[in-house]
Amino acid sequence: MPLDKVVIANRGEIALRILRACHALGIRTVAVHSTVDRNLKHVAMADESVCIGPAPSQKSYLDMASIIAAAEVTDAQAIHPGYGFLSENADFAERVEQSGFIFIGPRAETIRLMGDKVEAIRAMKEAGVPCVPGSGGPLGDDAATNVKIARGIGYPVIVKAAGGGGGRGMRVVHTEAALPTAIATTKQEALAAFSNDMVYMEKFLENPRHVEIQVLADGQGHAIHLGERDCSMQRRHQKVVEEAPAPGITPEQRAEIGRVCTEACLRIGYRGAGTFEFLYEDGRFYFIEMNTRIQVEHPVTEMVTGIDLVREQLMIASGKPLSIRQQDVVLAGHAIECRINAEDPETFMPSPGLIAHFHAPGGPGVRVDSHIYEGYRVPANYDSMIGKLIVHGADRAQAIARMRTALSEMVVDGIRTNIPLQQRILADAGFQQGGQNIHYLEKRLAERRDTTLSIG
Ligand code: MV4
Repeated sequence: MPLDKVVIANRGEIALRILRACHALGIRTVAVHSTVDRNLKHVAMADESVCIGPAPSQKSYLDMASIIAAAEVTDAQAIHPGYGFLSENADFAERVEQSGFIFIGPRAETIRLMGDKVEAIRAMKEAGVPCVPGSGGPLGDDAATNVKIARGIGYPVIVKAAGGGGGRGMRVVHTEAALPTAIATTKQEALAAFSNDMVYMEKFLENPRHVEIQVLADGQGHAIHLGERDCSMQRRHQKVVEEAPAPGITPEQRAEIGRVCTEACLRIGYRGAGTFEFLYEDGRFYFIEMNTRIQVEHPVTEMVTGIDLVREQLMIASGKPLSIRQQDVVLAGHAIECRINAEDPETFMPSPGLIAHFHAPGGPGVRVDSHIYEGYRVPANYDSMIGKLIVHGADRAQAIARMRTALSEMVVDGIRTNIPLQQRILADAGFQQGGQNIHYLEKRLAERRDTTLSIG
């Protein structure tokens, strides 16, 4: 293992997850943290730690120079960015490598390609990945041409920012009359948010599911897929529950879309862990974006494949060819992840503060990925996710039963959490049926709000 020391450029549960994978491989760890994060669990467990700045992310977890300096002073070889923060920042990956360190992720050029959604779709279409019918490139300034493009696609269409992604900078257009204003407004918003006013157009799929394919590639001619995850249970583009496999996807469909994704990885020289995001409607997959990082929901894939994805990231970064062949990837059973957030279960307002009491659930097939402990104070400065509860069962029904037991066992006192919301979701007949689309949760929450108002 040519890696002997890794800087963990993140916080919370994923920093702990990365630390565990490093220590299992005999790799030493450096935790970098902000002032308010000095009591994080992984900071205590790391071989070394470096305070990189004050609480605001801009001055700590997003400060490229401080993180690279931490790698320099501790004589580390590599930097793992986790998710969020600098994980998909091509300039950071480039600076890390130019400073003589390994960026644990794809080449900077690949991150840059996938950050430009127009170029990402172009590259994937060329590599044989099925995409949403669309403009096939950026929209120009000629209104008549744009109207023709939309007519060709058929209404409703969606106008998206090339620099967007993850639900930022998009607008649905139902009529020709509304098109020019929609394009102009999306361009203005895109310029303000991403310093890039490039927009493109797609057919708007009304009721899709969000199904994503996990891949691993070594950048040395080997790529595999690890099946799919269904992430349709979401609110305001924040995933709430994820599962693997996706209900109703056949082994033949999985093998086919997986083969397409691995071939695309080889075509573009992809390196590391990656996720192809698809909309899935009427039995067909439509590529929308590629994520070049480890994802929050990676554990459900780990549970059904038995493959440690962060270990594989470290092995790939150390220059080892992939040791897992496609025929070694066998899916077993069903896994579900519930994100546990420090937030009000009714209003979704963040609820930071002191954790007075914590009981983690346990038992067969139960996994808790969390950094919290009794006496830990959840800061108000970062994302409200305080952990993930993951269960594995022989089938979906057993996974649901195990999750319901685990949620009822879990105690997080002192702050409000979304555990009651997760309990309602797991008890919901529509969720239990499986295969709901991306609008399901918000619709159910809206119905509940209406009911509450009418009953008083
Ligand atoms: C779409 C779409 C319908 N049709 N594209 C939102 C997040 C970003 N990754 C892409 N998104 C969407 N793109 C077409 N052509 C609907 C969404 C969408 C969505 C997608 C995945 C998960 C949740 C979503 C919630 C609302 C809209």
